[in-house]
Amino acid sequence: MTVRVGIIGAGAMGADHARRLHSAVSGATVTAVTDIDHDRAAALAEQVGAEVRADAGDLITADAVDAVIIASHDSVHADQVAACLAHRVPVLCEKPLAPTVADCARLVAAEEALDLPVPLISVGFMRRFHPPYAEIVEAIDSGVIGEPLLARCSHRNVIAYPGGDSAATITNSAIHEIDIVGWLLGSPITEVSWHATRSTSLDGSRQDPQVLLLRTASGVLTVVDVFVNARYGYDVRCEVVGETGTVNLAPAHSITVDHALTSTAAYPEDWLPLFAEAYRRELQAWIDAVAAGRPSPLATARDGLQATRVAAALVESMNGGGVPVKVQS
Ligand code: ISE
Repeated sequence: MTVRVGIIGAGAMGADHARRLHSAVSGATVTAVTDIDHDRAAALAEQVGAEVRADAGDLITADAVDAVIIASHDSVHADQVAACLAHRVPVLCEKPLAPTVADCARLVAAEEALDLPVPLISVGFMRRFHPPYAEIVEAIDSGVIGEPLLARCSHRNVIAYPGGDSAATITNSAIHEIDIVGWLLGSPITEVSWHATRSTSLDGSRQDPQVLLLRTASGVLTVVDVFVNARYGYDVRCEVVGETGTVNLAPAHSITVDHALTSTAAYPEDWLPLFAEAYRRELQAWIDAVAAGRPSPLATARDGLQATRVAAALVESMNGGGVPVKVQS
């Protein structure tokens, strides 16, 4: 079976998914695209041989759509996922599932109320498909670094996603570390705190960088710095320190150039080149599961809810001047 995919949102992420499905994923075809910017939708639809649908509702109910990818603005994810549930359409929603706990909880409840043998919602936490993160898990499981004691992560963007504030840094960017830390350590995050440092003068819209402390049920503390206007390059770091060793993501540079007594390395400008293989694996796994009618191996609606609960606790800590906050369960 070829899965006919409709894509909501023709911005950077929706366009990337559409092109990848079109050229690098087997068993799928993009049949429909919609965007609030009609011209943008039309340009993408032409590239992948799809048709343009008037809006999200029209795309979700189209006959030529078996499954939907949501890559629209975070604020409209919840209503669009709810519409997919109402029409029993499998959906891959980009992270976050929704920026508020209430909306995520509403979606989890709606999906569970359907009581289907195969859940409909998958969430795009693509780092779970990034091979080096899987290798970190293998290294931890092999026992080579001993019991994990602490972890350190960095998340640096060249320039912030426009229109966001300090809370959006957490719900839109740090949400990746929130998901991956619990996944790597095999233990949920149960307590957090948020800390400011001196803020960059290059963005007056938010506190930047931010420092987040995440404690798992297993007692491991992770320090995350998230800096969304770091300017120098797109950079993601992660180290897990154990009793007898540490495991680190290697720098993401593809080459280094040594010349005139210096060594230089290139950074990507954004996350798309760094996580290209992760996106391909994630999409292929989702398509294979939809085609076979089995549960997808992607993050579930409950994983999406858990990540947003941690994000909400961080925002509460931020508003409370950095006090520790327990994550709601
Ligand atoms: C963006 O939405 C992503 O998902 C990127 O991975 C992240 O680095 C960026 O900060 C977000 O805005």
